[in-house]
Amino acid sequence: HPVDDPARPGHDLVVVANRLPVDSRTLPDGATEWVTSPGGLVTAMESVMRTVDSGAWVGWAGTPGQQPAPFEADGMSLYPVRLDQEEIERYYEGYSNATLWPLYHDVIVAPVFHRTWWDSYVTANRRFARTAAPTASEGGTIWVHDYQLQLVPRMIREDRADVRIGFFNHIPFPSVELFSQLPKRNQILRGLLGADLVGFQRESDAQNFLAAVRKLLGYHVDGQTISVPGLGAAPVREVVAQTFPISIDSTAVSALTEEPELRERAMQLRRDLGNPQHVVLGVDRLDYTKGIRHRLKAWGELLGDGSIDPRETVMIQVATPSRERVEAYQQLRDEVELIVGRINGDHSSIGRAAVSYQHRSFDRRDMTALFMAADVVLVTALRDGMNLVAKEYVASRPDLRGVLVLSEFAGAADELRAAVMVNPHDIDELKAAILRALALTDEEQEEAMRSLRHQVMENDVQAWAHDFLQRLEHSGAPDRGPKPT
Ligand code: ADQ
Repeated sequence: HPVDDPARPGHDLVVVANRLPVDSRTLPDGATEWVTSPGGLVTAMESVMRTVDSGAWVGWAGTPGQQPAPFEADGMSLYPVRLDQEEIERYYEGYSNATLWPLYHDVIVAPVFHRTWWDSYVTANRRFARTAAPTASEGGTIWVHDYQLQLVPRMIREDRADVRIGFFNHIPFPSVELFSQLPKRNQILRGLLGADLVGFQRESDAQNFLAAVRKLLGYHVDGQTISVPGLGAAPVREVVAQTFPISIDSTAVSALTEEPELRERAMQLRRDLGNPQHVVLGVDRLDYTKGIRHRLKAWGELLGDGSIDPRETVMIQVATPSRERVEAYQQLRDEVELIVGRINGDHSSIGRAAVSYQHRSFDRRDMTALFMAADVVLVTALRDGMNLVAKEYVASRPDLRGVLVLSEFAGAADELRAAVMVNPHDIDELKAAILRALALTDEEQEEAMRSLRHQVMENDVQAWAHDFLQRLEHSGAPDRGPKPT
């Protein structure tokens, strides 16, 4: 416990996530080099970390079997957690990404369950909790992220009655009927309820969670507040479930688009495509939740029935390699690449593809140039916690041009009401939405984009993190009594 050690008073704010915000790389001489991987969460936390005296981040460093000593980076203390190869297979690829991920995304593919995966999930979660618990200062705050670590809040709580614990679920929370299928479902709920505040992307996620707690655990729920029987001798604890829609660093994205070099890059992209009238873009991790197959099906039919002329309208599909060792992802990649191959075989001319398919990562600048070059962006997720691509596109268009086609099954649909909304399961509706998007006049684009930008620029990721931590700060006063024994 840090307060027993006056030399190490602990951190005011500790973030716990599956990954550290840096990757370790082993140099030829055996030494370790750290490379920062600036994702959305890192950006959000940077601004919050600046407001506390001392911040820390607990997570896996990305290399199996290694546990480097804690170190400092970007004004934070980083505490690496070890994951062995077998744990990566069972805890991460298995229980997290082949059991929880498909179940939480409404069973788009069948969840697989193995008891050995669960055992490993428990062991790994315990290791994250044991690393995190002693790093927080007396009365400090610990913020746990995402579905890989749902047992961590309770595991920390058992050790530390004095800290505030927040949990944020980045992905959807399924309906109680689907959640009930999950073996060990009650352990998961009890794990989450170790937190004082459980945050979700959209209102329906919070409601689903509250319904599961009521139905499966029988706990009393009043509005957003759950009464949880205390651990040990402690009285009833109150846990709040609330919505905090995540966002992006809107100002930074928007500012990038003002750079002459990026404008030139965007124009060059269009020239490279042969200066088509319309550029339509999809950007996704190659994941079955993103509706890439539905989108390509609609696109292929639009080309096939002559509604779209491939000499005038080009589609770019960026598909970031993802979870390549999980079977459903290998299968999806094969299917997507088969469809793209067919479309291009039928509709490309020599030297000019009907669908430009990019299976790789782009840096932030290239990604922004793509958004600047796109007349229409297609977000057709079958289920998605939020979908940041939708918000990034909007932030990239201070010129008020461009059209966002947005699935009603993405969390972003609750906020981005001015998008062209679509049910991606309905291929005819999807085709009609694409044609409508392509036909919008400049004035119509401007009107919609102005409304979308208002939403995205006013609600950035810094505000998201700030709101969550504010709410956590005002949640039920932590029990400062002695640790339960
Ligand atoms: P993801 O499922 O990864 O996130 P998303 O929200 O779209 O989905 O974020 C993807 C990010 O990766 C975006 O910033 C995007 O620009 C970037 N990206 C995608 N392809 C890329 C490429 N080829 N090169 C470089 N960058 C690329 C999960 C949930 C979401 C939720 C977020 C945040 O599934 O629903 O919005 O967490 O909570």
